[in-house]
Amino acid sequence: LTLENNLRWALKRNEFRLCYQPQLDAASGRVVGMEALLSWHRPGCDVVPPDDFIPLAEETGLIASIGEWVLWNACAQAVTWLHEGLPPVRVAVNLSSLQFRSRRLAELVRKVLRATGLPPSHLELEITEGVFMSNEEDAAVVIRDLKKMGVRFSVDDFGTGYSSLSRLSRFPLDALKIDRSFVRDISADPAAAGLTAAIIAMARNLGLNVIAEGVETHEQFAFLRANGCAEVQGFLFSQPLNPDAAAAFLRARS
Ligand code: G
Ligand code: G
Ligand code: MN
Ligand code: NA
Repeated sequence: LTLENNLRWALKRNEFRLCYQPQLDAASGRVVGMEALLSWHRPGCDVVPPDDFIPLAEETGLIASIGEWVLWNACAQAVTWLHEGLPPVRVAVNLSSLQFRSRRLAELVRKVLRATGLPPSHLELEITEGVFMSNEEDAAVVIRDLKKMGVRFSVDDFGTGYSSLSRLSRFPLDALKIDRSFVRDISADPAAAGLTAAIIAMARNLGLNVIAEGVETHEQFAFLRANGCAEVQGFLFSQPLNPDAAAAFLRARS
């Protein structure tokens, strides 16, 4: 109950922060995107990672207003970087499937893009397979509305859920993010390596951009590159960075 009450107040008290993890083009090493990652900075406490409060935010419905805050912040940040003359990159925002269930999401995104001036093609919304499992009809409507606006979509944590690529191919998606559990096991587990290579090949045949997440070693990176993975993200390249550090990274690596 205390946690819930504190979470209720966290927005008003301005206790949320976004860090940004670079996504790089595997061939050139250039930054092509920044994934916004949320954390909660409670005074006098350790930083609370999203896994420790997003589920509660979802149960309590607070995810709607928190998600709205994330969207405004990430888009405003991307515009600030553009105005500072930094090279244009996508900003990737994680959406909870709950947020996604509201048909108002398209209106919200339109409002945020208009108010911040961020070109729609610079926004990538990361959704999980859960979005397709429940409420497929509503999801399809919202995705199509947003696609018409020019917003991009990627499927996060791909491979951990139960949806097939054939099912995903019915939606107008742009990218697929290979879950870091596959990437982690590439070197030790031939099955994980085989699956990763197969996912990359199928995704490419469907015209999807492939991003590998959780890349930590040169060996993983080499395997991914050799198998045609276009983009990479992970501790090998960078931790999630505060906005100033992210801007510096962008300046240096683009
Ligand atoms: O940063 P970390 O590894 O702790 O992230 C854990 C999970 O939290 C990831 O699955 C990530 O997608 C999710 N997450 C991070 N930021 C956000 C956010 O702004 N909104 C939502 N809904 N999930 C987020
Ligand atoms: O599910 P999602 O991809 O949104 O989760 C992003 C989370 O993954 C972030 O919390 C981030 O800190 C974490 N992360 C990013 N890169 C790495 C990595 O190379 N290794 C591990 N273990 N976690 C990572
Ligand atoms: Mn993500
Ligand atoms: Na993920």
